[in-house]
Amino acid sequence: MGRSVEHSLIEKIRERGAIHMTLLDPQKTASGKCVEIASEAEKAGTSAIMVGGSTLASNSDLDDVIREIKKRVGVPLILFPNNISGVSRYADAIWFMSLLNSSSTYYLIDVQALSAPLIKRYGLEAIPMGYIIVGEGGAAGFVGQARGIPYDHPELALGYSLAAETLGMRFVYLEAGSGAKAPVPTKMIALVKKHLGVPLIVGGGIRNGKAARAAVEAGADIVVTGTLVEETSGVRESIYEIVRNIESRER
Ligand code: 1GP
Repeated sequence: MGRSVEHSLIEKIRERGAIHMTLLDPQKTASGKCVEIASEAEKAGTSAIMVGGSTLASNSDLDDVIREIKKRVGVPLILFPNNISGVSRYADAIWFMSLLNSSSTYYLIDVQALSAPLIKRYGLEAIPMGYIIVGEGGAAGFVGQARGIPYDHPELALGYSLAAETLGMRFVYLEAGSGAKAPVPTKMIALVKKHLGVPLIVGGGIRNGKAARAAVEAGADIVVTGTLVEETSGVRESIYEIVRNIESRER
């Protein structure tokens, strides 16, 4: 298992200051539309396509949509699994993630133990990531049985983030949940970034360039948006507005 996707992400962050990733949920968006969105997002400068969703259930549907996206898109396609069914051999890499503030051992380590042998067999590049839910966390918070970090307690997010890094995870994701009313607070991002030695991903509730820029100015290295492309008719313009706001920012 190489680390080529991971290295390309690190390199892009170094070059551009911060990068954007587009999240597609094949449960919410039809396959043809996913392909179209991925292609438009790539043209707008997104750095990777993430595929996943909290309620995704069919593995063969996932395989199909990933193969279709791969035919049209050159940026890395990274799985963002909610469960064993979120693994596909056709992706370029998988976020090998643990929901660190889940109250269930299933999302902490059991589902990883069930899927790791398959990931190894497929030769999928696994990128270890600590996943931390902030606030209610939407469907991810509910399904993952998370004890969400309160928005006004950034020091708790810092503790979990540093635990992830100390355990050897190479990315940390602060997740407000898809469609969150308010994104992860900038104070929380700033405190975590100040002490964290690995790249910081932030997502949930970011719908425009201004919010994306605020996250990056606070310290996010990667900004993820999902709902935005599900709702807009102009995917390329919407993603471009975000990309242009976050790249080459003074930090
Ligand atoms: C959810 O962080 C991602 O896992 C993206 O959230 O859908 O709110 O952009 P949005």
